[in-house]
Amino acid sequence: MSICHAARPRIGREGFLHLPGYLDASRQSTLLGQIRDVLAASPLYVPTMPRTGKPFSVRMSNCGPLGWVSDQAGGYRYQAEHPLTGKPWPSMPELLLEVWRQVADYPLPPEACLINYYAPGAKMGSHRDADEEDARAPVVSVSLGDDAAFHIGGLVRAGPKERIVLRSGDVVVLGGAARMAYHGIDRVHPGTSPLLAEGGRINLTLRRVRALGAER
Ligand code: MD6
Ligand code: FE
Repeated sequence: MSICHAARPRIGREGFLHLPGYLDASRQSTLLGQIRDVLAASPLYVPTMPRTGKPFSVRMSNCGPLGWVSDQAGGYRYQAEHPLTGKPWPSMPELLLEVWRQVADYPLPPEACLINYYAPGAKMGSHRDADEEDARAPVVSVSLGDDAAFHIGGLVRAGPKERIVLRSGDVVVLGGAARMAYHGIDRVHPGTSPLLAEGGRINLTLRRVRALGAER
């Protein structure tokens, strides 16, 4: 896979990179097939919020050595097993490891890939990815399926936001000063991509979890 040199960051926010069309249509279908295999072994489930138990509108699963999970009893955390099946998460598709090597500028591979599925109507409130010990590593995301309205702000939730559309094949990197920026998905636009037969959108976020030096 070659890096798309035409892609330039659209927003002058240090550490934030939007690479439109990073994966071409053929790579998107390959990756989707691999994610469907992951989901056959490690099904999407409905996570719930810490304390309130309110369900997320997205459904989740993971691949890689660790997965991000949330439920009322245990809160936000990383763990090596699917919370419902108790089985280890399937391994991460090589294509995702390759994307990470190309864009992350970090010496170690990602340990977790969170799979978020947005059915029509699902969204993701403004949040920071803050459950990782190692904040020097970026978070890298890959989008598949319908277009989504993404916002990114600063280090406080209430600050000004910039809005961009994430399309199928786009890669986003949150690193440097943007690593702890608030961001979220305001809506997914139905029928804007033919990739997912069932409609909706998949977002994959690749993270390094443990601090450098803490790995085996
Ligand atoms: C989404 N993305 O695109 C939500 N987080 O569905 C994220 O929450 C995200 O795109 C960290 C880094 C990149 C992201
Ligand atoms: Fe995030």
